[in-house]
Parts: sequence; structure tokens; C-alpha cells
Amino acid sequence: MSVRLKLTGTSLAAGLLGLAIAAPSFAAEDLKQVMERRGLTEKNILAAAKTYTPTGGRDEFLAFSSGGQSGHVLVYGIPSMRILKYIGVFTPEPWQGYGFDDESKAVLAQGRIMGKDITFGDTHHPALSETKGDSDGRYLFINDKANPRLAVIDLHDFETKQIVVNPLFRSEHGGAFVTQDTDYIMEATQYAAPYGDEFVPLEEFNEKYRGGLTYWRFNNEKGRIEPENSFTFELPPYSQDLSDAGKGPSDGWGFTNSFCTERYVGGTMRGRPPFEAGCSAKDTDFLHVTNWKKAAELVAAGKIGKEVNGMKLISMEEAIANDLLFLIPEPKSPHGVDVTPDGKMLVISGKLDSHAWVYSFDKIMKAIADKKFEGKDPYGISIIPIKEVLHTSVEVGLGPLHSQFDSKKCVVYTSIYVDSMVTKWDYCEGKVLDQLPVHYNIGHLMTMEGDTVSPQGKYLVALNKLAIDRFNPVGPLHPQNHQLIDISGDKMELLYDMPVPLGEPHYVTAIRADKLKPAVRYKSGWNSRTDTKSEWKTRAGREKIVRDGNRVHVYGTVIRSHITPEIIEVTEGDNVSIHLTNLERAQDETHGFAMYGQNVQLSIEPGKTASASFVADKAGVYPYYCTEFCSALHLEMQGYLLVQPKGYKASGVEAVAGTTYTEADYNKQVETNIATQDVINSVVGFITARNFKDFPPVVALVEDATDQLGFADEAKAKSEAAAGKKDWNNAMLWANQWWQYQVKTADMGLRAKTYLEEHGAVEVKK
Ligand code: RUQ
Ligand code: CUA
Repeated sequence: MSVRLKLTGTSLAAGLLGLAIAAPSFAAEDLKQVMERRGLTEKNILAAAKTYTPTGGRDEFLAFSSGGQSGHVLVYGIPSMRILKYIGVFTPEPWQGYGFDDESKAVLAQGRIMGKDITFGDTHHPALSETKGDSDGRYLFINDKANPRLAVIDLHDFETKQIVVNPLFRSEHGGAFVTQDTDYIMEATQYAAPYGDEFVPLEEFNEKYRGGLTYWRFNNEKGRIEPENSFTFELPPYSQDLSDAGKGPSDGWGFTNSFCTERYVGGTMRGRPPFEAGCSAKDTDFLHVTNWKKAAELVAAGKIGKEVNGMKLISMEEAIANDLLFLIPEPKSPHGVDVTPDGKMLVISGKLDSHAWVYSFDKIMKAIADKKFEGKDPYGISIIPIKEVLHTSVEVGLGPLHSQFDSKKCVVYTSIYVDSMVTKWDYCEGKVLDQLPVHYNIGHLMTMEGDTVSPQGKYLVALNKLAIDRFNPVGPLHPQNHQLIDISGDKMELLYDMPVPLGEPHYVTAIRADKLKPAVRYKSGWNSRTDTKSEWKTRAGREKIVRDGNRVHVYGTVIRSHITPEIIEVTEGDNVSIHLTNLERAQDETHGFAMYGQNVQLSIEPGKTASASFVADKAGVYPYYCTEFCSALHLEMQGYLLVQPKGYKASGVEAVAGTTYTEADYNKQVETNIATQDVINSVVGFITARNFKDFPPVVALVEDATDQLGFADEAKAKSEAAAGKKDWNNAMLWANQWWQYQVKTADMGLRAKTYLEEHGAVEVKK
């Protein structure tokens, strides 16, 4: 479309009339021929029909996947498996300007460790916010295993707003897991370490190294974690692993498993057998059961918890004395613990056991009430015997890891790592229902809202660690393989393989798409990272460059197709901040801003204000431009930063443009503009003759077109004023600018017209 618009009013009109172009004809293949040519079976075609999403179609669910080592989150649709977005979280993400604009640099800076920028993240477990145990589509949380951090993403704009660093831990794995009303987010250590930066020799492992479990307080109104209202359970130096929070009857309690309760420290080069041998020697490890609700009350009342590194730490003695912490043995080398949708049972799997075990929450409470303990661990924590709490155990396959639930009652799916399969089983009756091979070595699996109180069934995604032979080879580092599985029938059916080439995505969580209500634009002049009006907000016509000593602030704007200011002059050594506000109101009219040699790349979505700060430490010429193909004249959306040497004096000679224009040029341009106006009028006629007000996207386009036409009128007036003075050069240039605005108007108008045609708008009587 834009190419055609760049031509003249006449070709614009041809486009509008939809003149057919004669094309050579080939006999179209029918379905059978295509199947034969591509070697597809009927089963393949059925699977394709279940995932194929025609153009403009929407997905029923959105999945938020950890981006593994990339430190990002990926968003994709289900069942189409089309990737929609990468959200920068712990790592810079250039397209979004994340880590390049001042606003997002401030977010990343929250994640510094010991004063160092950490520019990767080992993201593992995304968690969606919940209300009464149900996904509510407001926030997403994700953890970083390598550097114990937790991030908050607001689903109103899919941007990262906050990163908190755990001040006690040196690694973590079991986060993020939310309590049923998102009051707290659980984060547990993985590898025990001393709390704090000091050196402690490994000989003091049992006494001075510690695990832990933090309950981060989340302020649901502000959408931010409150470290000052959070607390941490001191735990033995076992390797705590995944957690899950109770819900319904078990709300108020949290469950965290662990491995290496042997507290073994390897050291092959010191003549000791490796970690892997010593950490899997015992037949059982421990599930930690924590009463967070009572703990929160006692901490708030100042009865327990002392501040360590700015975090309230509940010592093991305090937890034991107040009945806040218990242990239950669980099968060898446990990994996932998953609370059933009704909150009554826990499904636990051990990587080195072929069974999944189901514990009853009621029975756990009863054992605690009756003090049915089989002893204490070396730190004095009471151990509840398995036999007191076991509901059932089922042989599901070798290496069960994680479980997710179906909308069908009592149905659960467990990932089986060693056997590379998914086992569907009944946790009430304790029997296997179905098994499906996956490719290969599945880690997590995920069903739609399958960790909430109301799983949606329908689909399951297997997150396979190895792809091996599934895709075209791309060198020794293979993509990960997410496999979509239809779980609507009695038998699981494999539908689709999706390569994930970004990092190892440990976990994914999905939500019904209709629960999300993302914005299409920001309020004008918005700092999207703090979600407040930006102090650098700039309105059209108010652009300015403010200098205070060697501090230069540029208050600028961007709109199709120019950056204001187009020339910025500073002096060598100046501290420069360029603040740009996107004046667009139209959907998807993002502008970028990149500059030579300064590591500047902004993404300025409609309404956003973003800032780039740098020291102009070298004299020179620095072109800048918009990095989004935003309009026909996108390439012309450009400017220059001129860094003048100290003491530079301008020559005083006025610059001469390469081309000058005559009265004839002016008249020719005006003629084109009049023809273009006819086209615009015909489009406007088409739109207004129809019920366009019934289509909100069209209303937005019409608003934007009206804006552009207003700008066209201003340029037209300037052009006519110059013509009145016989200043043909300026008359021609402003006439051309008038035409540029007309083209943008027509562009919007045509988009609206197409939309109306495609969505069955009807003519209205005037
Ligand atoms: S993990 S594959 Cu959640 Cu890091 Cu189990
Ligand atoms: Cu704005 Cu290209």
C-alpha cells in the first residue's frame, strides 16, 4: 500500500478502485494432491486443522514461557503456537529499547548484584497473578535461578516494572509461585550458601550454610513487590526445589520440596565422590510444609523475625516453636509439587522414583494436630511420616517431574523425563489412564490454567529439553521443542512441534486470552516503567532544548514522519538527554530512535515518553533516525546531532539546500494535492456511508486520519502564505509537506475502508 501511495494521486485512485491485475493461471492443487506431494496423512491434516489459524484469527489461550538463559519471557498463542512477543525482563532487549532507554535502565539497575550489572537471567518459572486461585490476567512474575531475583511484569502493557534481588540467597529455583490471592510470591533457594557476602569454608556447611524460602509481599493495588513487608523462612542446607501454594482449604500453607537432604558436598578433585552420587543416596528427601499466614501475622506483630540484610528472617527455632514448619519425607530426588485444583491434595514426583505420590492436605493437618511425628531432622524440625498423609501412589513411569491438571475431575498429567512421555492418570482412584511419547526428555508440561482452581482442559504443552532430530539441523546447539497435545478426548493426540530458539524455557503458564485486556496506547507523555506521567512529557509545538551548564535536555516529539527537533547542537563534553514523546494515537504506530555510536535505541509506542542519556564526549556528526518502518516516509524520519568542538564558532553563512523550486513546481504540487484530496474525499464518503461507528478500530483510524488532515491544513496555510509572498521555494516545500499529511490521511482511510469491507460493514441511510 505504502509503495502505491508514494506515487501519485492517480495511482492512489487506481488502488482504491481495486483494479484487477490479470495474472497467469495455474491449476490449483486440491487437498489430496497437496497431501501426496508433502507425504501427509489424514491424521496430520486433522492435527493441522486443529492448530491452523487463518489470517486475522485469534488464539484461544496465550502462553507465557520462560525464555531460559535469555532472561526474557516469550508470549505465544495456543493452539496456533505463533510467537507474539519477547518481553525483556532480566536482560536488555533492543527492539523494546529495554536496557537502552533511561526508564528501563532504572528497572534493570534494580537487579544489580554486588554493584554489578547482570546482563543475563536464568529464567525458570513464570506465574500469573490469581484472585481466589483463578488466573486474573493482571500480572506475571518470573524468577532468575542464577542470581536470585524476581521480576514483575504488568500485563496491561506486557512490560517489566520491577526486579527484586533476594538479599539472603545465592541461588534459587523454586519461584515464582503465587498464593491464591497473590498476596505473596514464593521463592526458595536451590544451592545452600551463607546468608551474606562473607566467606565461610565448606567444612562449616551444616552449621553456616542455609537454604530458605522467601514469601515476597505483593501489593495488588500498586502492582509492586514490597520487600519491607516480605519475610523469609530459614531452612536447613538442603537443596530446596519447587514450591506450590495451597488454595481453597489449604490456603495459608505453602509446600516446598528439596533434594540433597544428605547435605553432601562433592569434590572429585579432592578425592570425594561427586555431588550427584552423594546427593541421591537416601531413598527419600523432604517436603517442607510452611504456615505462611500465621508466620505473616507473627512477623507483622513483631513477635518473630529479625532483620538480616533488609529482610525479615524467621529462624528455624522460631518456626519450630510456633508450629510454622514441618517436614514430610517424599520420594527420591523430588522435583515438582503441585496442589490439586480443589486444594485438597498434593501431587509429588521424584526424579529417581517411578511413582507419583499423592498426599492429602487433610491428613497433613490431622497429623500436625495429633502430633504424629516420626522424629526430627538434624535441625529439630518435626517429621510427619508418609503413611500418615499418603492418599495414593501410582507407577507413572521413570523420572516423573511435574504435574498439571485437567478440567476433568481427578485427571492429572505428569511429565516423565527418562521415559520421554506424558502420563495421564487419575489421582483420586490412583490409576494410569493414558501415555503418550514426546520428543524428547520432557521437563515441565503445562495445561491451560492447569495450576489454578479452574483448569480449562483442551490443550497440553510438553516442554521437551531435547529436540535431537525434530527440526532442520542448525548446528550443535539445538532449539528446544514445545509440543502441543490435544487432551480433549480420552487419548492424548500430538498436534504440533514448535522450536524455541531462545534458551531453555523451564516452564510456561497459559491463560484464556479473553481474560487479558492489554492497552493499545499510553496516556500521552507516559513513563511506562513507573506507570506515571513522565516529567519529560512534551506536547506538539512545545519542543525545546534546555541547557544548564554542560547539561542538555532535549524535549522532543515523534510523529509520522519527523522527529522534532531535527537538528540538535551540543558542545563536546556535554551531558545530553534526549526525551522523546510519541504523539501518535493510532494503533501500532511505534517509532524508534537510534543514533550512531552512542548505543542509543528507543522504542516509543504511541503516548510513551522515552529518554536516552549519554555524554557527547567526542566532537562529530551523529545522524539519528527512526528504527520502525512507520510510514511511507519512514526513511526520511531523521536528524543530526552535531557535537561541536569546544570553542567552535559558526561561520554565519546560511546553508543552501541542494535543490530550489519555482512557481511551476509549486503549481504542479498543488495539482497533485487537489487530486489526492479527491481520493481522500471518496474514501471518507465510503466510510461515512457505512456504520463505521460500530467498529472501534475504525473509529480510532478515523480519529487519527482526522488529526493528519488537520496537520495538512496547517501546512497548506503555510504554503499559501509563502506563495502569496512569491517565496516559491518555501511555498513548494510546504505544499509538499501538505501532501505528506494527505498521504498519511489516505493511508489511514484506506486501512479503515479495508477493515469495513472485511468485516461486513453495511450502508446506512443518511
Ligand atoms: S525445573 S524440568 Cu521447573 Cu527449573 Cu523442572
Ligand atoms: Cu517513525 Cu519510522
